[in-house]
Amino acid sequence: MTASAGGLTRRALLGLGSNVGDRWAHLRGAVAAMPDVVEVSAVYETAPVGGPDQGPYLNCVVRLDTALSPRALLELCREREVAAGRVRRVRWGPRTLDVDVLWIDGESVNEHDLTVPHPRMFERAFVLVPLRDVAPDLVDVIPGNFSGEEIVPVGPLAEPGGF
Ligand code: A4P
Ligand code: MG
Repeated sequence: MTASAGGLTRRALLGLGSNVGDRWAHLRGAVAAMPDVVEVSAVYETAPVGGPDQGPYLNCVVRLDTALSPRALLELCREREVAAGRVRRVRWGPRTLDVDVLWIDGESVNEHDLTVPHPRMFERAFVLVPLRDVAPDLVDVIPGNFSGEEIVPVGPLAEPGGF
């Protein structure tokens, strides 16, 4: 059963990143609180891309099979960021939790505060490598020239017995 009524259930992919505080706990807490989750990628430790000097990220991608609208999915992302105590100081700066709507099957959105597919997703190995785990059909190639990005698998998100 899905968490929303109305609309067709389709695949949605959310990208999560954390590089402040207990990074594992931020990712686990967010995924545990999400509706309609069907699959979670491995977790990767990744070198920061853009922004100020900052520590390495943990990144993963979550697949939902959901009837939630694009805007409801953005609200879900924001809710999870607030729950992780995120403070916005600088674009691309360090954060307890970033959750982005990457892709929704059959939908594209171009609004001032929501663009789907995510405009930078296909440029970034920290998105594409975990995305390939759960949606290989969307990832043809991982370009080899990612300006020194390092992407290291560090384990599954779930602990034995669940989140
Ligand atoms: N917004 C528009 N479209 C979307 C969407 N599809 N999903 C708007 C989520 N949000 C969307 O985001 C800024 C605004 O984007 C929001 O108000 C939302 O309405 P933000 O999360 O406040 O700020 P941000 O994340 O700093 O900016 P942005 O441009 O989303 O950053 P990116 O492109 O997501 O990059 N390096 C590593 N290794 N791992 C990372 O996870 N993340 C970033 C952030 C930079 N470097 C990184 C990582
Ligand atoms: Mg974001």
